[in-house]
Amino acid sequence: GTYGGDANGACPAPSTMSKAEEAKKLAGRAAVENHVRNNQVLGIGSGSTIVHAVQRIAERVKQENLNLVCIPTSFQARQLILQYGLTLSDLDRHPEIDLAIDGADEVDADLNLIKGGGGCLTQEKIVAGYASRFIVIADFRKDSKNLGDQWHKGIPIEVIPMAYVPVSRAVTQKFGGVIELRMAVNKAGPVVTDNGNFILDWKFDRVHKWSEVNTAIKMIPAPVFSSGAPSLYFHE
Ligand code: ABF
Repeated sequence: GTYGGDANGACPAPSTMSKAEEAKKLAGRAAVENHVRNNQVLGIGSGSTIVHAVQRIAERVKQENLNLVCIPTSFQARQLILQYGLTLSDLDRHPEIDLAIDGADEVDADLNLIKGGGGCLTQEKIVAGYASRFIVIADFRKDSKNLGDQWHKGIPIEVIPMAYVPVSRAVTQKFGGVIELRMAVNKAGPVVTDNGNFILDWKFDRVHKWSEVNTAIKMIPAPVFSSGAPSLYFHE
């Protein structure tokens, strides 16, 4: 992932960073240890935690001669799969995924999630949606009492570029808060996703009933997504 650090995007102190990195590594490797089996089709998430999982997958493929196929959730994931010499595929050839593994931005006690801080939310949700099992790897920093508590960047919404203004208005008129168009680090223009869309970061001033928010966002014409607000996940 290209982000991390505190809510303002500043780098954390080195000790926090190494503790966090260690936790990511433990979580990523444990997920692979406990859930990856031979002959699986795997969904490979995005971000920095998934890197540790992919490293462990590559080790196990070599050591145990596993036959695995990997479906990426982003350009970053695709590069990771190639870099580690894993077998790259897609939903055309493998429309059914056995196990998807991905990171998250926030996880509440009921295992509901906010994802998408890294901007790969739509493909992540598509891949997770076609997986029989979905394993989320999250370290202690992702623990959230109320969704929105931890992730001060808000809830990401991927939107078709021509509609970012009316979508922003529709969300804030219904639920309050403010929406920012996510800008590139050099501020030269908006972040453009792997799908050619923009990202809106919705910051809200109160805790909502997220299942209602999810349904409402789905009904607004133009957020990219026909099957749910891509950054919100509900545990069933
Ligand atoms: C993706 O990467 C996300 O949906 C989430 O936004 C992010 C987590 O990144 P990291 O592992 O770097 O915290 O999985």
